[in-house]
Amino acid sequence: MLDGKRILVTGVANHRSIAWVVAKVCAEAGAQIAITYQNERLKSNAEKVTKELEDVLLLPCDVTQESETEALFATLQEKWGQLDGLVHSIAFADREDLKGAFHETSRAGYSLANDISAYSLVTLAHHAKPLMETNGGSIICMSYLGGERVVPNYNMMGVAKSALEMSAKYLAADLGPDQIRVNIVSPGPIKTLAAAGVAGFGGMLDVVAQRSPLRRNISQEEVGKASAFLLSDWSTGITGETIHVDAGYHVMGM
Ligand code: 1JT
Repeated sequence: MLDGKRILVTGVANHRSIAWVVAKVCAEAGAQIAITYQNERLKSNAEKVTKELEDVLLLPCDVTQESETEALFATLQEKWGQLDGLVHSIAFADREDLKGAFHETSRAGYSLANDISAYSLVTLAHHAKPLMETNGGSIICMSYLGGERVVPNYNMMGVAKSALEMSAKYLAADLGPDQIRVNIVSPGPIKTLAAAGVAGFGGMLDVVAQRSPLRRNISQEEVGKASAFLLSDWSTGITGETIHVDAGYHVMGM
């Protein structure tokens, strides 16, 4: 499905990361993978997680530093000369901005979550464009229902995911003439490092299992397979789209 494709994956923190499973599914489907890590402290983690992949490129990139994004794409230009896929799977908000009253969100917390979780897609897409425009390409990002509708406690991340989703759609319109597609994957709740420590997360999994059309939760692998589809030539007619990998939960009104 992805034979010969060169795909850059951001957001691998550990073996449970959605980004890691997307990378693994893409590698199994024939893609060559590059993975970014945020800083030296997380480098060994990335090495450990990705050691089962042969021929993986491991590159540093803290998306809040423009110079690092520039260096990342300079390296990809040199090593690959071309890029077919980009996976954005990065988010951050302060813990206190993921609970309680949204109106208490600080200016700094609002700005930080939007910078890391939403603006990073814009700058990554901007730098990926020159590497994608000869052959076209596919960019995907990870969102959550809380970016479309109010989900209690998702708070600041919901606003940042909303900015991320709309950024993806404006990018889809911008980059479409170069046959670069931009789509959104919106998974249901999954136990990852991001979810760890979120009070009441287990309860969210139970609600989805009880009320979603498929009456169950979803796995990282299912997100990986939907992502591989969007990164592949099986989806060349699709851009600006949101695919919910959520056991159908988003269709329910009550
Ligand atoms: C971040 C965190 C992004 C947790 C995230 C996230 N996207 C989904 N989750 C899990 C989650 C969290 C809450 C929630 C629903 C899902 C942690 C900090 C980094 C960014 O509330 C309904 C709070």
